[in-house]
Amino acid sequence: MENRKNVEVCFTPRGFDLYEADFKIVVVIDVLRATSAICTAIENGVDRIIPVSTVEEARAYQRQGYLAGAERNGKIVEGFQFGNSPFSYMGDEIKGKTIVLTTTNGTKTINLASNIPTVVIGSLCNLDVLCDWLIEQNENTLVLGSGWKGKFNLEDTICAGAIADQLIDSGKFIAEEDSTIAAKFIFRSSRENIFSFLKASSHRKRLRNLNLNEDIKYCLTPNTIRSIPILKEGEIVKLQYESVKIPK
Ligand code: 3SL
Repeated sequence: MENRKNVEVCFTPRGFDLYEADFKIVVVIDVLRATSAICTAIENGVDRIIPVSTVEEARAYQRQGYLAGAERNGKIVEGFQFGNSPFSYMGDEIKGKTIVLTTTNGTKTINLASNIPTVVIGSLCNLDVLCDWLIEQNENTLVLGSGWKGKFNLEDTICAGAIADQLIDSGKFIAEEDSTIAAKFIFRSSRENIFSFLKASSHRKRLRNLNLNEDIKYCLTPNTIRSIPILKEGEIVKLQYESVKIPK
């Protein structure tokens, strides 16, 4: 098929400058847990999320009266209402609110990508709706993992591989980079049981040591959410889209 678009995977924000020029859409992934928490918040009626890169910026917003979440190394930063647990973003008290959020990797990655025309937020939680929407857009698409402090991680790679797999399967996309092929293989090896595949992974261990097993299970369960969060002028809001199921 002619005129097929590219879908590629960039494992960590450190590689982003090698890819960014060629893509109209970037999907930012931080499966454990930032982008899963953001998808959950938007699904549960949060009006907007302002992603900031530093705790100081989040504190400055807090002083102006904003609700604010801050996470570093998996823990809530002292003095903040929320951390990064998706379960904090499900209650009535957050409906219609604006929340400022800073996390160790995820919010920095979102801000890094902010010069790209379209930045959407992906996770396993909104996997299929996001893929259907991306196929419909038919643009060169980069899936950008947040990694951990610049290093590769498995859970973002699995999710990125799952997205690449669906887009390539549609017949409208091709992948040329080895990173994308590797992500697809890792996804295919893990898909029967992502939770156990990740047993030895660094961030699953880190979160388990903080007693966050329920968060891990939630974040690794595909297709619980129908919202697609999108970055608009520095704020993450719910994308309004027609729910079209793309024939596969
Ligand atoms: O790195 C991040 O942005 C976070 O998702 C890390 S954590 O899962 O909250 O530890």
